[in-house]
Amino acid sequence: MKRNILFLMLSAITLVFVIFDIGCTSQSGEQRQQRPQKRYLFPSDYMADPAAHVFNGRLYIYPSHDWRSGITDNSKGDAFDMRDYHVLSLDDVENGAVTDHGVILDIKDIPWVKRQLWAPDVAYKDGVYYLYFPARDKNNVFRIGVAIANCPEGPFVPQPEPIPGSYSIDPCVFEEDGEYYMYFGGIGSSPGDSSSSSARVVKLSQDMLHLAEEPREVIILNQNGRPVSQSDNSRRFFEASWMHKYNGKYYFSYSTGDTHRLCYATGDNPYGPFTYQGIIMTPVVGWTTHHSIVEYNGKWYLFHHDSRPSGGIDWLRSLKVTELTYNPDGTIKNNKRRRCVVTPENKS
Ligand code: FUB
Repeated sequence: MKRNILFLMLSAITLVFVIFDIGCTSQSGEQRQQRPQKRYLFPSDYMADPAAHVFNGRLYIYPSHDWRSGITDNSKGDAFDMRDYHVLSLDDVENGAVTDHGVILDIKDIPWVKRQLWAPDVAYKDGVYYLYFPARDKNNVFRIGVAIANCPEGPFVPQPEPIPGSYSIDPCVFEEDGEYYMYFGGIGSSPGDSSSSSARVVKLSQDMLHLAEEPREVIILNQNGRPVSQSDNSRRFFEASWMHKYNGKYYFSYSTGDTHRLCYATGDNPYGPFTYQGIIMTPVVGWTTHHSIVEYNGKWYLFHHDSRPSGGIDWLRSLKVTELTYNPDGTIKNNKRRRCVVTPENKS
């Protein structure tokens, strides 16, 4: 009986933390008010890497779908062993109900894929929706594939082979004036490479199924005009490319990897170079951080994930959203988070 009461009390405390997203360290009511409102979008399942887009006036989110595969952590990311994609949609980001449209693509239907359906993105062109996704092929090499649908809810039909010449992870497709640019990179940023290096950008062909040119390096410069080096791990690109445009400027944002920041750099055209500007979000609970930025109904939003609801398990992540605001000079206001200490006991 005593054990039941203790269990109920602990469950109630956990619920309060999850619902109100209370920080790990105490803070005054005033400090809490200054923080932007955050919302867990889909508490009933683990999803991550949200790519948000507005199609037909509605907001769609294409996330990775985390699950307990039984593979535990290692330095190669094998625990991130995702097997399908869902799409979620909503029409009121701050309070609206989130609809899960179910599975839109399953690993068993993709002939070239061996494992690990990682962070996807979707683009629209001439009545067709294209889902771009990274996965390991039968030789264990990350490639980028495409699947096609005639509505944003899918289902998406995969091409039988990955995009010829594609490599690495985390595609993000940005459209401007009828041209589509794919940003990507992270593990395998060069063909055959197992470490992370700079991001890449490449224009897609008119049929959206091929690379129209050789991928170029995305160069991030410091304020002195010199490239940010890969050893500068608090500012360098690691993974999770995203591109958006605001007031005529191109904002390239990304994760710094082992320093767990979302940072951004701005430029004058989609190819860059981009000049480092600062941090969008400080570390969240969980190793990875991955996001998208989109304008909807006159407000800008940052979609991202953290591992707080799973108790800090890196590969069981939950989707979140918060408003993103700019300073008058176009710089992004930092969404400050404190990194929770995750003890070995609450990691499984
Ligand atoms: O979800 C698997 C991988 O973790 C993504 O591709 C990375 O960006 C990181 O979020």
